[in-house]
Formats: sequence, C-alpha cells, structure tokens
Amino acid sequence: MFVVGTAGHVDHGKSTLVRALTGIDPDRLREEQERGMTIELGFAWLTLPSGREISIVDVPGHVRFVRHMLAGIGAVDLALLIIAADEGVMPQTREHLAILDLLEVRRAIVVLTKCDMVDNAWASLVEEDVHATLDGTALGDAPIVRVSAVTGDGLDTLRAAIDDALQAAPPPRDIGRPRLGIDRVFTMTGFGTVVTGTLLDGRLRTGDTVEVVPGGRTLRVRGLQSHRREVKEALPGTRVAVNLAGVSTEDLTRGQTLATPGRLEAARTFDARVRSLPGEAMRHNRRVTVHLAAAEAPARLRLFGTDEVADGAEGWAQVVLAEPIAAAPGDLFVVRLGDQTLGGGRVVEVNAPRHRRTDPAVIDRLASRALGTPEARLLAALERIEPCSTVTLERTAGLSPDEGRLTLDALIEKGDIRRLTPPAGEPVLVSGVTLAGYEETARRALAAYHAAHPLRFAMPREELRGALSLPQREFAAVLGGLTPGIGTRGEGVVETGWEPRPSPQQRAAIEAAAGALAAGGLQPDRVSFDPAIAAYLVEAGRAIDCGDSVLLDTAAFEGAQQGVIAAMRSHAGPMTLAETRDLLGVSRRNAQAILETLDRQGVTMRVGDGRMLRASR
Ligand SMILES: Nc1nc2c(ncn2[C@@H]2O[C@H](COP(=O)(O)OP(=O)(O)O)[C@@H](O)[C@H]2O)c(=O)[nH]1
Ligand SMILES: [Mg+2]
Repeated sequence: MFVVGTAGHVDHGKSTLVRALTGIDPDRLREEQERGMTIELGFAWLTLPSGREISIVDVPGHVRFVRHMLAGIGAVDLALLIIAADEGVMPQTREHLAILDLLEVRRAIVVLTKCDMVDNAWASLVEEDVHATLDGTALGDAPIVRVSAVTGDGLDTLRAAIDDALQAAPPPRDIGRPRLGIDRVFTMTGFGTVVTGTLLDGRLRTGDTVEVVPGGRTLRVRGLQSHRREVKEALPGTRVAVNLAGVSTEDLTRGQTLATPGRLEAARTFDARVRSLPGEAMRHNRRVTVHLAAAEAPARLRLFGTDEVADGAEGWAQVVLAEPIAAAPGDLFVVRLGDQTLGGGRVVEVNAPRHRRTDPAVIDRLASRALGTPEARLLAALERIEPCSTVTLERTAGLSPDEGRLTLDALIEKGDIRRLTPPAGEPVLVSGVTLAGYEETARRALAAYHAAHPLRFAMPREELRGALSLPQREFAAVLGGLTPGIGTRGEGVVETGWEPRPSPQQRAAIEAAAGALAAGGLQPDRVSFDPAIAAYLVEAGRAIDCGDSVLLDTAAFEGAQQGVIAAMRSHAGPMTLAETRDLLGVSRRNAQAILETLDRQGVTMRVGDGRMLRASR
C-alpha cells in the first residue's frame, strides 16, 4: 500500500485528474464545488494495473491554502507534480516543488495536463521549461507524462508510470510504533467521532489504545476503515479513518497525532538542522510558522552561532513553539512566514534544554547528534531498511566496512540487533524491537488461525508470511528467530504445544469418516466428507489424499503400494494402467490416482504408456 499526493499550481487540473483516474471527486465540500477550487485536502483511491491499491491525497494549489497542502503532503511515497500545458511552470509549481524537496519526497512524476488545449510543439516547449526547473533538484530525473483529463489521453500511460515508480519504492516502514497525524475530525452517524490521517511506522488494530499527542488523553480504537472498507487491522502507508470511543469532536483537532501511549513526545521546543530556500532567509528570533506532518504552530527560531541562515544555506536552530506539537528526532518540517515558504529542517532532539547561542560547543554537540555515533547511524539506517543484509546496512549507514563490522558486532552483542540466518542464503538483520514486533504479530495471527481452524495441525507458512508482509528469504530467517513459543510443523507454523482440538461432535465425525475409509479399502464409497475433516485425517496420517477427490485409508494405500512394488519387480517392462487396475481390483480412476500419488512420492515413474519403479527402489 502506498500514498500518492498531488502538487502544483491552482487550476492546473489536479482535482480533475484525480477524478479522471479514480472516479472519486476529491472536492467534497459545498464551498469547493461552488467555487470550483480545492480548499481542504481531498482523498481518493485506485487499483493500478498491477493490482496494487494506492491512496491519493489531493492538495489545494492556491497560495492561500499552502498550509493545507503541507498537512497532507508530508507522508506521501510518490508525488504527482501537475503542470497545465497551457500555462507551464507557475509560482506554486515552484513553491510546491521546493516543499517536496524540503520534505525529502524523492519520487515524483511530472504530469503535463490539459494537453488537449495545446499543440505538440507547445507541449515540448513547456517540457523544456519543466526540465530547466527540475534540474539540480531531487526530482531532476522524474518522468514527464502528457495527459488530458478531458479526452482521457495519456491516463493509461500515467497509471503504468505510477506502477513503475512504486515498483522500486521500499515498502512502508513498519517498526511497530504506529503514528497517525490527524488531518480531519468529524462525526459519522451511527459511529461517533472519526479522525483520518496517513498511518505511519506501524499497524493499528481495533481495540488498541492510543494516546493523543499533544494532550495526553488515551482513547480506544473502536473501529477502522481504509478506503471506505471496514478493516480489523490497518497497515502503515495507508489512509485510515479511526473511530474513537469516548471522545467528542471538540476534543480533537487537526495536527494532533494518535500514537502508541508513551512513544511520542509533545514538543515545546526542538533542536534542528535547518535549511533556507534559495532567495529566502530565516532570521534569529523572527516569528514564523512551523509545519510538521499535519500540525502547524507559531514559533521562533533561535539560531546558533549566526543571525541568519539565508539563500540555500544550512544552520542549527532551537525551534521554540508557541503551542506544543508531536515531534520525534528525524521528522522533517517546513518554515513559513505569512504566504512565503522560507525553508525547513530536520528535528534532531525534542525538548532539549535551552543552549547558549554563542557557545561553539553547542553546535558541535548538535552536529554529532545529527550525524550520530556509528552505533546511532547504524541503528537509524536499520530502522529505515530492515530487514536487510549486512552489506546493504553498512552502505546505507555510510560506514566503512571495518567500522561497520565492529559496530554491528557490538550491537549484536548487546542484543539491539539480531542476525538471523535463513536455511539458505545470506543472514538477515533486524532490530530487537522489530523482531519483537514480528513476534507479536505472528502470535496474534497464529492464535487467530488456531481459533478459526481447530482441526488444522498447523497454519500454512504462506499465510503467516502474508501476515508479516515479508519476502521469502527474510520470512524464513525471521521464522527461525522467533521465540520457542512459535514453532514449525511439517510445512506449517504452530504455537508450541498446539494440537488440533476437535469438538465431541467433530471427533465423532472424524471416527465415522475414518471407519468408512478403512471399511472401503481401495475403493471406498464416494461420500463427500467435510473438507476440514478430510484435511484432519490426512494431516493426522490416517488417510492419504491421492488427488482427484480420491481419499484412501492409510493402511489400505500402503497395502496397494506394497502390491504395486512387488508386481513391478517381477514385471517385464513398464506396467500399464489397466494392469495396475486389475492387480488392485479398483476403478480406473482410483488406479490412476494411486499411481500418480506413487509418482509424487518418488516410488514410481512414467515410462511411455506405463510405469516402472524408480531405480532407487
Ligand atoms: N481542457 C482541459 N481542461 C481541464 C483539464 N483538466 C482540468 N481542466 C479544467 O481546469 C480547471 C481547473 O481544474 P482543477 O482540477 O480544479 O484544478 P486544480 O486547482 O489543480 O485542482 C477546471 O475548469 C477543469 O475542468 C484537461 O485535461 N483539459
Ligand atoms: Mg483542486
């Protein structure tokens, strides 16, 4: 699941494009429909050609509503920078581009809209201008797609381009610390208070307790919806509507965050690395507005060692907020003054003490904190990309191989990082915290599976892999690293000590089925067993599933196997299906099913029209 955001100048066709792609009108407010202009964030969703489902956040382009744009654009995995072919690059095209850069949105597609209004030569001129504008920015390599929302031209190409761009995107990070920046609060008849936002860093489940930051209230998640569908569990990287128990809409506002209790601080100040946009300046003690995720607050910047950070330069600051907002080290923010975006930065430390502005040691300390010790860098890198291999981690952390190895060994020794070795392939690294998160998820998934399938001996591996959303190799490694409470059985996974728990009625049905099979020998009556009972008998070793709905008593099957082996040993050349049928005295269909099962088991093999014993027999 990924979130895609629009960006670009007002009236360039963002909302129209979203409607053309999804069939959902993102401008849902009456005022928006009357004025034909987006004011608030709009939301839609779409299934791409690959089958991938994405959420779309549509932002307003008007200069007066950049603050609303900022509330929605921070958490997107991909931006669609929308430029009307008839107007080309305009002021909010540049401002939104600068904001995407400050918020480190690294993936984008430039969509040239309204191509039905210009000829090809004109569109090419505009494209050149776009290249010149993007050159040297993080989005310099973004593809350009020409569309018309009116004729529908280019929409298929755009859908494919979105698929392509997301193909390479890392899956949304899941570090077991869910946070959801609230961007809307409303009441829904029959539900009560609902908030929406983009879920990051972990999953939310119905029944979870969440803390509202700032504010400190804890609330219970009564229900969850994603794309208008009710879900038991919402995944990171999705747009989520959360129904909260015991709270009224007046007690919640946009900008607050829902988080695991105790995990996220309300910042009154934070220290930060700041960066000014070219041509702009951030001055010491100037009153500005800080936008962080869906929150915004008036603030002053206390600059260290300088009175001004200007024109593309970077510096260090303590941001003193007039109202607290939820913030964590690493979070990105934007600084504005009136209708002007001045720059932005990255949070280094939350609620640090006040520092002396002129003390050079302050800057040294901040710099080493921001860059971090090798351990901090390795852990921070791991959090972004885990589960991962050793080389990838060292490369991402920017450490030399020697330093990387030493640091990694120390962290493994301390238990902060776990090195898990899959049965085949390279070891996989995860943090202890994440492994604990996997364990928790696996435990829940297993408990739910066992409860839903009391007759099954184990949960299929693939189902558990789906619950953990891990690739094959990483899954195999993690499975081996889970505590003794979780084990494997055959091809499946179980809670240690799990045994099927048939009810008295089921037990009776099992015995009746087993009795009927035993009595039927190799040609039991074709009664249709409950599939759960049949699977139970097979997994218990009491029956053999020969395929083609042929279920045989194990002893009867083994008798047939001995008979076939003996007959084939003394048979000249391959034995035909008809000969086997006569030997066993069964129907052609059962003979066929038995032989195919013996093939699968490696006892026999096909030779021309008949079968022979494998050489190893
Ligand atoms: N001819 C033409 N008009 C378009 C196209 N896309 C949008 N428009 C029109 O441009 C105007 C602004 O569109 P809108 O989606 O509200 O722009 P936004 O402010 O970027 O969301 C509306 O009148 C649309 O009908 C297009 O592809 N071709
Ligand atoms: Mg719009």
